[in-house]
Amino acid sequence: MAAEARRLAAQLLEENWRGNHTVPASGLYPHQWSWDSGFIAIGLRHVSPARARQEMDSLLDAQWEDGRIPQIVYDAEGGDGYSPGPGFWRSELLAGSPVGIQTAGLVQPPNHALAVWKVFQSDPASAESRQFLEAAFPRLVKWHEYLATRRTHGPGLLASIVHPWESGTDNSPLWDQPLERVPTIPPEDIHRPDLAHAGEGERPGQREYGKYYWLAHRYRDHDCDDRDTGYPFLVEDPLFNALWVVSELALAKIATELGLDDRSHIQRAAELTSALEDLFDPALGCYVARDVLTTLLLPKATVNGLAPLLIPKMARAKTLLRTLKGPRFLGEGAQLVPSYDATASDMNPGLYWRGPAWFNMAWLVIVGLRTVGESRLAGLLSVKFVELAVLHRFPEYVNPWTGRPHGTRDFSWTAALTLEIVNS
Ligand code: 2M8
Repeated sequence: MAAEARRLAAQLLEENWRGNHTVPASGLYPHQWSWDSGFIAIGLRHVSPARARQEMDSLLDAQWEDGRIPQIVYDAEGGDGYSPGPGFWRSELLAGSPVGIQTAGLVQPPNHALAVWKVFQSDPASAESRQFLEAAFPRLVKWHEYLATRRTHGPGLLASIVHPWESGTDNSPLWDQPLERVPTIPPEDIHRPDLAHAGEGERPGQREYGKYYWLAHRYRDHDCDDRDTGYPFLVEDPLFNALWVVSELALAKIATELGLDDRSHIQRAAELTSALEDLFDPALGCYVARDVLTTLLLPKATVNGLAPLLIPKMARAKTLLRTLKGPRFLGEGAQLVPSYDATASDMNPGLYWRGPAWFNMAWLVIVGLRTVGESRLAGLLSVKFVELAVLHRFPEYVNPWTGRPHGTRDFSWTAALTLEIVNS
Protein backbone atom coordinates (compact mmCIF):
# COMPACT_ATOMS: atom_id res chain seq x y z
CA MET A 1 0.00 0.00 0.00
CA ALA A 2 2.73 2.48 0.99
CA ALA A 3 4.72 1.89 -2.21
CA GLU A 4 1.61 2.28 -4.38
CA ALA A 5 0.59 5.42 -2.46
CA ARG A 6 4.07 6.88 -3.01
CA ARG A 7 3.98 6.12 -6.72
CA LEU A 8 0.51 7.55 -7.34
CA ALA A 9 1.09 10.64 -5.20
CA ALA A 10 4.43 11.42 -6.88
CA GLN A 11 2.82 10.95 -10.30
CA LEU A 12 0.01 13.36 -9.50
CA LEU A 13 2.41 16.02 -8.20
CA GLU A 14 4.34 15.66 -11.45
CA GLU A 15 1.13 16.19 -13.44
CA ASN A 16 0.18 19.26 -11.42
CA TRP A 17 3.70 20.76 -11.66
CA ARG A 18 3.91 23.93 -13.76
CA GLY A 19 7.66 24.57 -14.07
CA ASN A 20 8.23 26.34 -10.75
CA HIS A 21 5.13 25.57 -8.69
CA THR A 22 2.30 23.07 -8.32
CA VAL A 23 -1.35 23.98 -8.95
CA PRO A 24 -3.75 22.71 -6.25
CA ALA A 25 -5.89 21.00 -8.95
CA SER A 26 -5.62 21.45 -12.69
CA GLY A 27 -9.27 22.36 -13.36
CA LEU A 28 -10.68 24.03 -10.26
CA TYR A 29 -7.54 25.83 -9.03
CA PRO A 30 -5.22 26.59 -11.98
CA HIS A 31 -2.81 28.99 -10.19
CA GLN A 32 -0.43 28.88 -7.23
CA TRP A 33 -2.07 29.11 -3.80
CA SER A 34 -0.11 30.25 -0.77
CA TRP A 35 -0.73 27.71 1.99
CA ASP A 36 -1.26 24.94 -0.57
CA SER A 37 2.34 25.48 -1.64
CA GLY A 38 3.44 25.10 1.99
CA PHE A 39 1.67 21.74 2.33
CA ILE A 40 2.76 20.65 -1.14
CA ALA A 41 6.43 21.44 -0.49
CA ILE A 42 6.29 19.42 2.74
CA GLY A 43 5.36 16.31 0.74
CA LEU A 44 7.22 17.09 -2.46
CA ARG A 45 10.54 17.15 -0.57
CA HIS A 46 10.35 13.34 -0.36
CA VAL A 47 10.27 13.08 -4.15
CA SER A 48 12.41 16.05 -5.14
CA PRO A 49 13.99 18.46 -2.62
CA ALA A 50 14.92 20.69 -5.58
CA ARG A 51 11.31 21.02 -6.72
CA ALA A 52 10.14 21.59 -3.16
CA ARG A 53 12.63 24.47 -2.90
CA GLN A 54 11.37 25.92 -6.18
CA GLU A 55 7.80 25.65 -4.90
CA MET A 56 8.63 27.86 -1.92
CA ASP A 57 10.98 30.15 -3.85
CA SER A 58 8.37 30.97 -6.48
CA LEU A 59 5.86 31.81 -3.77
CA LEU A 60 8.35 33.97 -1.85
CA ASP A 61 9.28 35.76 -5.09
CA ALA A 62 5.70 37.05 -5.10
CA GLN A 63 6.06 38.69 -1.67
CA TRP A 64 4.89 42.30 -1.52
CA GLU A 65 7.10 45.10 -0.18
CA ASP A 66 5.08 45.26 3.02
CA GLY A 67 5.90 41.59 3.63
CA ARG A 68 2.61 39.95 2.70
CA ILE A 69 2.74 36.59 0.95
CA PRO A 70 -0.27 36.61 -1.38
CA GLN A 71 -3.13 34.12 -1.29
CA ILE A 72 -2.80 33.45 -5.05
CA VAL A 73 0.08 33.92 -7.47
CA TYR A 74 -1.49 33.97 -10.90
CA ASP A 75 -0.16 31.65 -13.55
CA ALA A 76 -0.27 33.03 -17.09
CA GLU A 77 -1.33 29.55 -18.26
CA GLY A 78 -4.25 29.53 -15.81
CA GLY A 79 -6.22 31.89 -18.07
CA ASP A 80 -9.63 32.87 -16.75
CA GLY A 81 -10.32 29.40 -15.38
CA TYR A 82 -10.62 30.76 -11.85
CA SER A 83 -12.43 33.79 -10.52
CA PRO A 84 -11.42 36.26 -9.15
CA GLY A 85 -8.52 36.29 -11.58
CA PRO A 86 -5.61 38.71 -12.10
CA GLY A 87 -7.89 41.22 -13.82
CA PHE A 88 -9.92 41.54 -10.64
CA TRP A 89 -7.01 42.35 -8.34
CA ARG A 90 -4.94 44.41 -10.85
CA SER A 91 -2.06 44.01 -8.40
CA GLU A 92 0.38 45.50 -10.91
CA LEU A 93 -1.25 48.89 -10.33
CA LEU A 94 -0.75 48.79 -6.56
CA ALA A 95 2.32 50.23 -4.88
CA GLY A 96 4.55 47.60 -3.30
CA SER A 97 3.28 44.64 -5.32
CA PRO A 98 5.92 42.38 -6.89
CA VAL A 99 7.20 43.49 -10.29
CA GLY A 100 6.15 41.34 -13.23
CA ILE A 101 4.04 38.97 -11.11
CA GLN A 102 0.27 39.20 -10.72
CA THR A 103 -1.19 38.22 -7.39
CA ALA A 104 -4.24 38.48 -5.19
CA GLY A 105 -4.11 41.11 -2.43
CA LEU A 106 -5.26 38.84 0.40
CA VAL A 107 -3.14 36.33 2.32
CA GLN A 108 -3.56 32.79 3.70
CA PRO A 109 -2.51 31.00 6.92
CA PRO A 110 1.23 31.19 7.65
CA ASN A 111 2.50 27.62 7.29
CA HIS A 112 5.47 28.78 5.19
CA ALA A 113 8.33 28.89 7.70
CA LEU A 114 7.35 25.39 8.82
CA ALA A 115 7.45 24.24 5.19
CA VAL A 116 10.81 25.90 4.48
CA TRP A 117 12.35 24.31 7.57
CA LYS A 118 11.07 20.84 6.61
CA VAL A 119 12.22 21.24 3.01
CA PHE A 120 15.70 22.20 4.24
CA GLN A 121 15.81 19.19 6.54
CA SER A 122 15.23 16.79 3.66
CA ASP A 123 18.58 17.76 2.12
CA PRO A 124 20.57 19.58 4.82
CA ALA A 125 24.07 18.90 3.48
CA SER A 126 23.77 20.40 0.01
CA ALA A 127 24.95 23.91 -0.88
CA GLU A 128 21.64 24.54 -2.72
CA SER A 129 19.69 23.73 0.38
CA ARG A 130 21.72 26.12 2.53
CA GLN A 131 21.37 28.89 -0.04
CA PHE A 132 17.65 28.25 -0.09
CA LEU A 133 17.45 28.58 3.69
CA GLU A 134 19.57 31.73 3.75
CA ALA A 135 17.48 33.39 1.06
CA ALA A 136 14.13 32.37 2.56
CA PHE A 137 14.87 33.43 6.14
CA PRO A 138 14.70 37.26 5.77
CA ARG A 139 11.58 36.95 3.61
CA LEU A 140 9.85 34.80 6.20
CA VAL A 141 10.84 37.24 8.96
CA LYS A 142 9.33 40.06 6.90
CA TRP A 143 6.13 38.06 6.40
CA HIS A 144 5.75 37.52 10.12
CA GLU A 145 6.50 41.23 10.71
CA TYR A 146 3.67 42.04 8.33
CA LEU A 147 1.32 39.96 10.46
CA ALA A 148 2.60 41.57 13.67
CA THR A 149 2.42 45.16 12.45
CA ARG A 150 -0.34 45.32 9.82
CA ARG A 151 -2.74 42.63 10.97
CA THR A 152 -3.05 43.12 14.72
CA HIS A 153 -6.41 44.87 14.60
CA GLY A 154 -7.71 43.24 17.78
CA PRO A 155 -7.11 44.04 21.43
CA GLY A 156 -3.99 41.88 21.70
CA LEU A 157 -1.21 40.36 19.64
CA LEU A 158 -3.17 37.95 17.46
CA ALA A 159 -3.40 38.49 13.71
CA SER A 160 -6.79 39.24 12.14
CA ILE A 161 -8.06 38.03 8.80
CA VAL A 162 -10.02 40.44 6.62
CA HIS A 163 -11.77 37.87 4.43
CA PRO A 164 -12.95 34.25 4.84
CA TRP A 165 -10.61 33.32 1.95
CA GLU A 166 -7.73 34.28 4.22
CA SER A 167 -8.66 31.54 6.68
CA GLY A 168 -8.21 28.75 4.13
CA THR A 169 -11.43 27.34 5.66
CA ASP A 170 -13.57 29.69 3.58
CA ASN A 171 -17.06 28.50 4.26
CA SER A 172 -16.58 27.60 7.92
CA PRO A 173 -19.57 28.32 10.21
CA LEU A 174 -17.12 30.44 12.24
CA TRP A 175 -17.57 33.26 9.73
CA ASP A 176 -21.39 33.18 9.54
CA GLN A 177 -22.03 35.78 12.20
CA PRO A 178 -19.46 38.40 11.09
CA LEU A 179 -20.62 37.88 7.50
CA GLU A 180 -24.14 38.92 8.56
CA ARG A 181 -23.14 42.58 8.49
CA VAL A 182 -21.42 42.33 5.09
CA PRO A 183 -23.46 43.56 2.11
CA THR A 184 -23.79 41.31 -0.91
CA ILE A 185 -23.27 41.56 -4.66
CA PRO A 186 -26.04 40.08 -6.86
CA PRO A 187 -25.28 36.58 -8.22
CA GLU A 188 -25.65 37.69 -11.86
CA ASP A 189 -22.58 39.92 -11.38
CA ILE A 190 -20.39 37.04 -10.25
CA HIS A 191 -18.58 34.66 -12.58
CA ARG A 192 -18.39 31.11 -11.12
CA PRO A 193 -16.02 28.96 -13.21
CA ASP A 194 -15.54 26.81 -10.09
CA LEU A 195 -19.00 25.30 -10.58
CA ALA A 196 -17.81 23.59 -13.77
CA HIS A 197 -15.44 21.47 -11.66
CA ALA A 198 -17.38 20.68 -8.48
CA GLY A 199 -21.05 20.25 -7.67
CA GLU A 200 -22.95 23.32 -6.51
CA GLY A 201 -23.58 21.66 -3.14
CA GLU A 202 -19.84 21.14 -2.72
CA ARG A 203 -18.88 24.80 -3.10
CA PRO A 204 -19.89 27.95 -1.20
CA GLY A 205 -23.39 29.16 -2.17
CA GLN A 206 -24.26 32.28 -4.19
CA ARG A 207 -25.14 34.16 -1.02
CA GLU A 208 -21.68 33.55 0.46
CA TYR A 209 -20.02 34.36 -2.86
CA GLY A 210 -21.89 37.69 -3.02
CA LYS A 211 -20.39 38.59 0.34
CA TYR A 212 -16.92 37.27 -0.52
CA TYR A 213 -16.92 39.46 -3.61
CA TRP A 214 -18.19 42.50 -1.74
CA LEU A 215 -15.33 42.14 0.77
CA ALA A 216 -12.74 41.54 -1.95
CA HIS A 217 -13.93 44.66 -3.84
CA ARG A 218 -13.76 46.70 -0.66
CA TYR A 219 -10.20 45.58 0.12
CA ARG A 220 -9.00 46.03 -3.46
CA ASP A 221 -10.65 49.45 -3.86
CA HIS A 222 -8.80 50.62 -0.74
CA ASP A 223 -5.53 49.51 -2.35
CA CYS A 224 -5.30 46.44 -0.08
CA ASP A 225 -4.19 48.88 2.60
CA ASP A 226 -4.42 47.35 6.07
CA ARG A 227 -4.49 50.79 7.72
CA ASP A 228 -7.96 51.14 6.24
CA THR A 229 -10.53 51.47 9.01
CA GLY A 230 -14.24 50.73 8.77
CA TYR A 231 -13.70 47.25 7.47
CA PRO A 232 -16.78 45.08 8.24
CA PHE A 233 -15.03 41.70 8.55
CA LEU A 234 -12.13 41.43 11.01
CA VAL A 235 -11.72 38.11 12.77
CA GLU A 236 -9.05 36.31 14.80
CA ASP A 237 -8.88 32.65 13.80
CA PRO A 238 -7.29 30.02 16.09
CA LEU A 239 -5.96 28.03 13.12
CA PHE A 240 -4.27 31.00 11.45
CA ASN A 241 -2.71 32.07 14.73
CA ALA A 242 -1.67 28.57 15.84
CA LEU A 243 0.13 28.12 12.51
CA TRP A 244 1.82 31.45 13.10
CA VAL A 245 3.13 30.14 16.45
CA VAL A 246 4.37 26.92 14.83
CA SER A 247 6.02 28.88 12.02
CA GLU A 248 7.60 31.28 14.50
CA LEU A 249 9.14 28.26 16.24
CA ALA A 250 10.36 27.03 12.84
CA LEU A 251 11.95 30.47 12.29
CA ALA A 252 13.76 30.04 15.61
CA LYS A 253 15.17 26.72 14.37
CA ILE A 254 16.19 28.28 11.06
CA ALA A 255 17.89 31.16 12.89
CA THR A 256 19.88 28.70 15.01
CA GLU A 257 20.85 26.70 11.93
CA LEU A 258 22.13 29.91 10.31
CA GLY A 259 24.03 30.94 13.44
CA LEU A 260 21.63 33.80 14.19
CA ASP A 261 19.85 34.83 17.35
CA ASP A 262 16.60 32.88 17.81
CA ARG A 263 15.32 34.71 20.89
CA SER A 264 12.87 37.11 19.26
CA HIS A 265 11.12 34.17 17.55
CA ILE A 266 10.93 32.08 20.70
CA GLN A 267 9.58 35.07 22.56
CA ARG A 268 6.94 35.89 19.96
CA ALA A 269 5.82 32.26 19.87
CA ALA A 270 5.39 32.33 23.65
CA GLU A 271 3.50 35.62 23.58
CA LEU A 272 1.17 34.44 20.82
CA THR A 273 0.55 31.19 22.68
CA SER A 274 -0.55 33.20 25.73
CA ALA A 275 -2.65 35.50 23.56
CA LEU A 276 -4.45 32.48 22.08
CA GLU A 277 -5.88 31.83 25.54
CA ASP A 278 -8.36 34.65 24.91
CA LEU A 279 -9.92 32.41 22.25
CA PHE A 280 -10.51 29.39 24.46
CA ASP A 281 -14.14 28.40 24.97
CA PRO A 282 -14.50 26.17 28.08
CA ALA A 283 -18.04 25.08 27.20
CA LEU A 284 -16.96 23.70 23.82
CA GLY A 285 -13.56 22.47 25.03
CA CYS A 286 -11.68 24.03 22.13
CA TYR A 287 -10.52 27.35 20.75
CA VAL A 288 -12.91 29.49 18.73
CA ALA A 289 -12.65 32.65 16.64
CA ARG A 290 -13.11 36.21 17.88
CA ASP A 291 -15.03 38.90 16.06
CA VAL A 292 -12.67 41.86 16.45
CA LEU A 293 -15.40 44.44 15.83
CA THR A 294 -17.66 43.27 18.65
CA THR A 295 -14.78 41.66 20.65
CA LEU A 296 -17.14 38.67 21.16
CA LEU A 297 -16.12 35.05 20.72
CA LEU A 298 -17.83 33.07 17.95
CA PRO A 299 -18.78 29.90 19.81
CA LYS A 300 -18.57 27.13 17.18
CA ALA A 301 -16.47 24.00 17.57
CA THR A 302 -14.47 23.53 14.37
CA VAL A 303 -11.26 21.75 13.49
CA ASN A 304 -9.65 25.21 13.44
CA GLY A 305 -10.09 25.25 17.21
CA LEU A 306 -8.05 22.07 17.64
CA ALA A 307 -5.02 23.48 15.81
CA PRO A 308 -3.31 24.69 19.03
CA LEU A 309 -2.57 20.96 19.62
CA LEU A 310 0.36 21.64 17.29
CA ILE A 311 2.03 23.92 19.82
CA PRO A 312 4.58 22.01 21.91
CA LYS A 313 3.82 21.87 25.66
CA MET A 314 0.37 23.34 25.12
CA ALA A 315 -1.22 23.81 28.55
CA ARG A 316 -4.66 22.73 27.32
CA ALA A 317 -3.48 19.69 25.34
CA LYS A 318 -5.45 17.25 27.52
CA THR A 319 -8.69 19.19 27.12
CA LEU A 320 -8.22 19.45 23.36
CA LEU A 321 -7.55 15.72 23.17
CA ARG A 322 -10.74 14.97 25.07
CA THR A 323 -12.69 17.19 22.69
CA LEU A 324 -11.08 15.59 19.65
CA LYS A 325 -11.97 12.09 20.88
CA GLY A 326 -15.45 13.15 21.99
CA PRO A 327 -18.80 13.34 20.13
CA ARG A 328 -18.06 16.65 18.40
CA PHE A 329 -15.23 15.14 16.34
CA LEU A 330 -14.02 11.51 16.35
CA GLY A 331 -16.40 10.10 19.00
CA GLU A 332 -19.16 8.85 16.71
CA GLY A 333 -16.93 6.71 14.52
CA ALA A 334 -15.47 9.31 12.15
CA GLN A 335 -12.59 7.97 10.07
CA LEU A 336 -10.99 11.40 9.72
CA VAL A 337 -11.59 14.57 11.75
CA PRO A 338 -14.71 16.48 10.64
CA SER A 339 -14.23 20.18 9.95
CA TYR A 340 -17.25 21.09 12.07
CA ASP A 341 -18.94 19.93 15.26
CA ALA A 342 -20.71 16.62 14.56
CA THR A 343 -23.32 17.46 17.21
CA ALA A 344 -24.32 20.80 15.62
CA SER A 345 -27.74 20.78 13.94
CA ASP A 346 -26.37 22.55 10.84
CA MET A 347 -23.40 20.23 10.34
CA ASN A 348 -23.35 18.89 6.76
CA PRO A 349 -20.80 16.12 6.05
CA GLY A 350 -20.64 16.91 2.32
CA LEU A 351 -20.72 20.69 2.31
CA TYR A 352 -17.52 22.66 1.79
CA TRP A 353 -15.83 23.34 5.17
CA ARG A 354 -19.11 22.79 7.07
CA GLY A 355 -18.57 19.19 8.14
CA PRO A 356 -16.40 17.18 5.74
CA ALA A 357 -12.89 16.01 6.57
CA TRP A 358 -10.03 17.78 4.82
CA PHE A 359 -6.69 16.08 4.37
CA ASN A 360 -4.56 19.07 5.34
CA MET A 361 -6.48 19.42 8.60
CA ALA A 362 -6.28 15.66 9.16
CA TRP A 363 -2.51 15.89 8.77
CA LEU A 364 -2.26 18.84 11.17
CA VAL A 365 -4.25 16.85 13.74
CA ILE A 366 -1.97 13.84 13.23
CA VAL A 367 1.09 16.06 13.81
CA GLY A 368 -0.64 17.58 16.85
CA LEU A 369 -1.30 14.11 18.26
CA ARG A 370 2.35 13.19 17.82
CA THR A 371 3.34 16.47 19.50
CA VAL A 372 1.36 15.47 22.60
CA GLY A 373 2.59 11.86 22.55
CA GLU A 374 -0.65 10.23 21.27
CA SER A 375 1.15 8.16 18.67
CA ARG A 376 -1.38 5.31 18.64
CA LEU A 377 -4.30 7.50 17.53
CA ALA A 378 -1.95 9.38 15.18
CA GLY A 379 -1.05 6.02 13.61
CA LEU A 380 -4.70 4.95 13.20
CA LEU A 381 -5.63 8.25 11.55
CA SER A 382 -2.59 8.03 9.29
CA VAL A 383 -3.68 4.62 8.01
CA LYS A 384 -7.18 5.94 7.24
CA PHE A 385 -5.71 9.03 5.61
CA VAL A 386 -3.63 7.05 3.12
CA GLU A 387 -6.39 4.52 2.48
CA LEU A 388 -9.01 7.16 1.62
CA ALA A 389 -6.57 9.34 -0.32
CA VAL A 390 -5.49 6.51 -2.60
CA LEU A 391 -8.90 4.82 -2.91
CA HIS A 392 -10.56 8.01 -4.17
CA ARG A 393 -7.74 9.45 -6.32
CA PHE A 394 -6.61 12.16 -3.89
CA PRO A 395 -9.91 13.94 -3.33
CA GLU A 396 -10.20 17.49 -2.03
CA TYR A 397 -12.30 16.31 0.96
CA VAL A 398 -14.42 13.39 2.16
CA ASN A 399 -17.43 12.58 4.29
CA PRO A 400 -15.75 11.83 7.66
CA TRP A 401 -18.04 8.86 8.41
CA THR A 402 -18.56 7.14 5.08
CA GLY A 403 -15.33 8.27 3.40
CA ARG A 404 -17.31 9.32 0.33
CA PRO A 405 -15.22 11.76 -1.76
CA HIS A 406 -16.27 15.34 -2.53
CA GLY A 407 -14.98 18.38 -4.39
CA THR A 408 -12.31 17.97 -7.00
CA ARG A 409 -10.06 14.88 -7.40
CA ASP A 410 -6.31 14.82 -8.09
CA PHE A 411 -5.86 17.45 -5.40
CA SER A 412 -2.22 18.29 -4.78
CA TRP A 413 -2.04 18.74 -1.00
CA THR A 414 -3.87 15.43 -0.48
CA ALA A 415 -1.16 13.71 -2.55
CA ALA A 416 1.71 15.66 -0.98
CA LEU A 417 0.62 14.96 2.59
CA THR A 418 0.14 11.29 1.68
CA LEU A 419 3.84 11.31 0.79
CA GLU A 420 4.68 13.04 4.06
CA ILE A 421 2.72 10.44 6.04
CA VAL A 422 4.13 7.38 4.32
CA ASN A 423 7.65 8.76 4.71
CA SER A 424 7.35 9.75 8.40
C1 2M8 B 1 -10.14 26.83 -1.32
O1 2M8 B 1 -10.22 28.25 -1.38
C2 2M8 B 1 -10.39 28.96 -2.62
C3 2M8 B 1 -10.17 30.42 -2.33
O2 2M8 B 1 -8.86 30.62 -1.85
C4 2M8 B 1 -11.76 28.72 -3.22
O3 2M8 B 1 -12.62 28.15 -2.55
O4 2M8 B 1 -11.97 29.08 -4.37
C5 2M8 B 1 -9.79 26.49 0.13
O5 2M8 B 1 -9.94 25.15 0.38
C6 2M8 B 1 -8.37 26.96 0.45
O6 2M8 B 1 -7.97 26.50 1.70
C7 2M8 B 1 -7.38 26.48 -0.60
O7 2M8 B 1 -6.14 27.08 -0.36
C8 2M8 B 1 -7.82 26.80 -2.03
C9 2M8 B 1 -6.96 26.15 -3.09
O8 2M8 B 1 -6.80 24.78 -2.83
O9 2M8 B 1 -9.17 26.35 -2.23
